[in-house]
Amino acid sequence: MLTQDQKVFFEENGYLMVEDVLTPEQLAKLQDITKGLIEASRTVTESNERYDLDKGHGPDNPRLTRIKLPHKIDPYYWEILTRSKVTDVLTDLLGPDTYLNTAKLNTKAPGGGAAVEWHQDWAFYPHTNDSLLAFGLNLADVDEDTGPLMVIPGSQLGPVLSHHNDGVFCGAIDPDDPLFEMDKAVTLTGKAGSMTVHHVRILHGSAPNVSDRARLILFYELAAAHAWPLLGGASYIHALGQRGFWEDLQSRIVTGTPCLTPRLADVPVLMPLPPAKDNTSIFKTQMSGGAKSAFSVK
Ligand SMILES: O=C(O)CCC(=O)C(=O)O
Repeated sequence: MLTQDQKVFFEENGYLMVEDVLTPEQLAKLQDITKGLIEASRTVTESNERYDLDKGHGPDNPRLTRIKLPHKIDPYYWEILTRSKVTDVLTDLLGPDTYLNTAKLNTKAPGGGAAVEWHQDWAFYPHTNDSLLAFGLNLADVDEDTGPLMVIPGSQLGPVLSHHNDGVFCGAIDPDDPLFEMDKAVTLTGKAGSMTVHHVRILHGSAPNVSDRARLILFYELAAAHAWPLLGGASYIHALGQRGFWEDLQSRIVTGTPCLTPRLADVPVLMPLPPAKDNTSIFKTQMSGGAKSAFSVK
């Protein structure tokens, strides 16, 4: 699916935009399912294991920051990951054996939908090597006003910046960190049906949604099978016991087979500890950890 030029671009820059990765039928079906889930959130009054609610959410105005683990709610989200052009992009970039760490649908509600402060996914979940990436499938057109993803090209080859505030992991860098070069940011806008790819170590973030449209991006966070988690989100596996862990891992294999010989690379690691008071999502981690905002009006 990807050309050699696209693969080299990803290696050098740490991100990629892939156009028309979904057929019109696939896109329409994903949009329909997603709309149904947002509608169903009207009766929800508190964030729970399925929905992360945004300020102002209510029965007349469903406002979500996120639908959590959508592939566990509707199998079509899993089908798209495992049997579509998305799958081809995955194996082009990570090789034949891959697994899913997590998935989420960041819904950024119209008129203010929350910013995601600048961070590196790697800071949340270091692994034995950094063959990990995230896909962002645009389920609606993403333009400058909807709070598109922004990345700092090449930063995946640099250091892991501190994501701590007052000694707590706050899930965001300090925008005044001298190593943060905001002026190099690239904005990833794209049509519905296109997809962003970002490397696990690239610095990225996104501004609030100031448009009157929802920004719907379906994120899949993926790893090569030889990259094993040290800590962070995926380390819930350590609580499962060996049998539970094995079953869980197999349920998350996207392509190929599990790999029992992790590749150990010389990668910079800073453990995401101690956790913020509420670490149930990136939004909650950044808020309760007191992350400084790069997007607040000064
Ligand atoms: O929704 C976004 O703009 C970015 C999401 C993200 O980086 C994350 O959830 O880790």
